[in-house]
Amino acid sequence: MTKTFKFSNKEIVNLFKEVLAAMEVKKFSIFRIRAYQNVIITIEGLTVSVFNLWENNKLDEIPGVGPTLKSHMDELFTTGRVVEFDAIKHDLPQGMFELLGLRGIGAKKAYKLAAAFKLHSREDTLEIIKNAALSHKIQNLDGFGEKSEEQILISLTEMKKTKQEKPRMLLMQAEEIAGRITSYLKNHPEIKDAVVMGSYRRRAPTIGDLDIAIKTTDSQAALNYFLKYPEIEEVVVSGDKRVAVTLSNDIQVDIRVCEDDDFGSMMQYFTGSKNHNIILRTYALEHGCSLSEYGIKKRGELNKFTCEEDFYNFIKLPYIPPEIRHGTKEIELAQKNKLPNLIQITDLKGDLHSHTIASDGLNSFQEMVSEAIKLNYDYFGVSDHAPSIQTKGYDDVAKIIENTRRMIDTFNNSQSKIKVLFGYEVNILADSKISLPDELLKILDYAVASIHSSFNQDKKTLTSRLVAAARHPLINIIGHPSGRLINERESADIDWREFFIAAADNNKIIEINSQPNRLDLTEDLIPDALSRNIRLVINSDAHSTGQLNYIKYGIDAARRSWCGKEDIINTQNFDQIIRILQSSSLR
Ligand code: DGT
Ligand code: CA
Ligand code: CA
Ligand code: ZN
Repeated sequence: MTKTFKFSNKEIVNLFKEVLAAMEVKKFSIFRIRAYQNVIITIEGLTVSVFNLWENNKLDEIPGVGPTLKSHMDELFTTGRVVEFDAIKHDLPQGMFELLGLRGIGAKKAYKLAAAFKLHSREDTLEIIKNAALSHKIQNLDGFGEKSEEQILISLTEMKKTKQEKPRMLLMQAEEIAGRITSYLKNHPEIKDAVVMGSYRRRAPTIGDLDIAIKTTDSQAALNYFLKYPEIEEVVVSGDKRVAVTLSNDIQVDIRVCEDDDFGSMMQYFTGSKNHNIILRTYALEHGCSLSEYGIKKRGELNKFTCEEDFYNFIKLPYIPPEIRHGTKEIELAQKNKLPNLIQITDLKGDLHSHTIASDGLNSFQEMVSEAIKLNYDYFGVSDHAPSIQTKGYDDVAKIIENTRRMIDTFNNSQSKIKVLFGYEVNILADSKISLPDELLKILDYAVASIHSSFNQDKKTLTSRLVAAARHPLINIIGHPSGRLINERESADIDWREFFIAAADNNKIIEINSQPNRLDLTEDLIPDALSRNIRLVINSDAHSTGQLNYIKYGIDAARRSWCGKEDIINTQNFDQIIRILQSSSLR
């Protein structure tokens, strides 16, 4: 076989980002730049390895791959480089490419810094920039200031941190990868079931590795079959009852096999969390029982369990839902029979945050509403980003809002399947003002206020923005309050206590945004908000019909933070929701 150069998706993306930056500095045509941007977005979203697809002659399966990109990948994987890319990059100071990973540093700034400090070698670039920032040599450069100098130092620390951490996959990505593996496994006649355990079953927002339990009477056949799974890159552990592998997308998969009669014990053990299992084991020991993945030993005798519920019942506990197996208070509560009745997706009667083609959504009003009807919702809030007065002018914006109001009223009068609520997602601006004036806000049924800019302000300023929105008489819901984007942007530095007090005092509703990379209000803060009697809404923030289903991730987050049906307002019927919206503003 000829030698190949295996680049991971991440390495390929970085390569494209560098070429893109070089193209931007050199002012290539917007069409070429767009094409490269699209390639980056596509590859970043893939859960299969580009190299693997290429090896199997399946690059065509990636949407939008043309002949040019294909020939670049051929060259990259056979020679380890792309001559055209090197040519585009070669006459620029190479240190600029090292700076691209820094938050807030785009192509132009990276180039300016690299030119000013003569950053010709990539190795010492970060050190030179750090020293330059510490000795305040950056703030005097054209286009930089004291603030950006400070930001560079913060970003340098962040970068060091993220380089040390292996990124965890989003739950949604894990579902895609796990779905492929389990449907492969279930094709085998000797495999009766294959269930994903670990953090995946506990529905954590991010997943480190996949843990799969296989139910079979023929362990050897099942494991041999798994080892033929085409995405496997390397076998890390291989034993009688377990294997661990890494896939070509760098994801680790742990497999355990067991028979029917101890599948329940295995599920309990393999679901974790580790802390839950530790506390459960201590509790069981106090009752003369010793737990393992094989069952429960009592007075020297091993009791096996086909189902998990019997396992818990044997040690005199009710079934504990995986989402709350945190290893905190769940076992104590279970002992007292005081586990909450967690919210379920079927409890939801509507969704109050969605986008259409009127702003940045992909589907029309009609398409979004039809999908909401299919989900059996009683009501559906369409909350596009409000049209901007700055770009469109006041009169046009007022006209758009009046027309939309009329359109939605007409729609509601024309059918009885669903009630559409007219909302907007308005911006909480850097100076705490709301992006739409009061008299226009009044035309809506409700308004969601969110921060979409200036996340790097100091804690006091950021907090005062959320507090201002909480006090605003025409705002009902505060959207994705922390602003975090998992693996991309940390939660904003907010004084949560202060914000929650303002929200509680003003009857505001706080959103649990279900976008898989947001899940915001973050689950660690949900119990605190609830203890202050703040009402929460689980919203999809869907930007397409398919994304309306993302609401299940919001349900997961709510269950993980102990929410019952009564804690979430959109489990209420239409009349009640109207009353709640009314009580949250002076509309
Ligand atoms: P992850 O993969 O980082 O998202 O988190 P988990 O919870 O899936 O952790 P993982 O994959 O290391 O282990 C899966 C489950 O297996 C874990 O939740 C409980 C069980 N487990 C693993 N190691 C131990 C251990 O040392 N003791 C006990 N009691 N259980 C363990
Ligand atoms: Ca795991
Ligand atoms: Ca594992
Ligand atoms: Zn938003």
